[in-house]
Amino acid sequence: MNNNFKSGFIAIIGSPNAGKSTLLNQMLGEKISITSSKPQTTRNRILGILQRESSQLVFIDTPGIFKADSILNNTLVDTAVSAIKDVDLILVISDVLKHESFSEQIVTNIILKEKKKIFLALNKIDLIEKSLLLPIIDAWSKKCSSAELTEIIPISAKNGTQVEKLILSLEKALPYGPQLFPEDAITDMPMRFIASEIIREKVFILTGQEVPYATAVTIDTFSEGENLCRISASIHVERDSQKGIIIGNQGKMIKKIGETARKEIEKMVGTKVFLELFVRVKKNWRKDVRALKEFGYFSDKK
Ligand SMILES: Nc1nc2c(ncn2[C@@H]2O[C@H](COP(=O)(O)OP(=O)(O)OP(=O)(O)O)[C@@H](O)[C@H]2O)c(=O)[nH]1
Ligand SMILES: [Mg+2]
Repeated sequence: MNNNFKSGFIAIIGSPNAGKSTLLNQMLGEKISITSSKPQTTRNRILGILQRESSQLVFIDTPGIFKADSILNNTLVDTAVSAIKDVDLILVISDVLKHESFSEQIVTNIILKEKKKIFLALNKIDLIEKSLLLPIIDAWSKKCSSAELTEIIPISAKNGTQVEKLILSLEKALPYGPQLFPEDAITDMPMRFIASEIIREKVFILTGQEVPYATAVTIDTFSEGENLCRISASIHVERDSQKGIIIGNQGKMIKKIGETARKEIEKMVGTKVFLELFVRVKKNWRKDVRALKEFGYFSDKK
């Protein structure tokens, strides 16, 4: 056994849309967490494993933290906040353009109370003039002067700028410990869950307004054959009008969702995929604890 091996869990937290999932995918070099330009895309803890020569970094991507106003949203924020309890390090992601927003204040309050080592990645630096960055770093250091803030690292999750530097800093701060997952594992999430997320991502990207937020996806059957993987999935929405939007004029929207999702799932499973989609109305599911549990958004283990 290598006594110098380091391992541990790192929670990725931050406001909605800060780029947490984009960063996770960038660090892993593979897409396992869905992303979109709309806030509140991630709804579960997403575990991603980065294997290095003498370390294993286990990241937990989480839903964005904000002032929640509904049962579903409260559950999302709870999921994120409770993820912090089980980890060795906390990686906070903040969008440089939104550092003064209300959600950032909520995130700051968490940082100030936390006793674990915190790293702050200021994301989306590709969108800002270099000269504007320094005052933002200063403002963060002042705000967090009493916190366990170890380092502030400006990055671009999308372009990969300074992401390696961030990984090296996290690696250095991890405790010595054994390999936690098999060397070739990238996640512990089952493929059927990732498939449901890929479908949900396409709904997030292709539809607008309330529809993505009123959508949940479940997998009804997932059977992998040697040359073909057969999947049937349900897209649940809250109202008939939303069902109409998902299906689209002459079925065009559901076809687009199915096609784009299928191509991506094929890459993941490595065979052709036959994907069948059903659209179902589950009235007000976001307010229904039983439905939230059925869709995987409500956990009793807190
Ligand atoms: N320009 C730019 N855009 C970025 C960068 N990182 C992420 N984005 C974009 O920001 C948007 C949100 O990214 P996500 O990774 O989904 O954000 P998130 O923090 O996981 O969001 P939630 O899951 O909703 O909390 C997407 O449109 C990304 O492409 C970056 O470094 N530069
Ligand atoms: Mg996300």
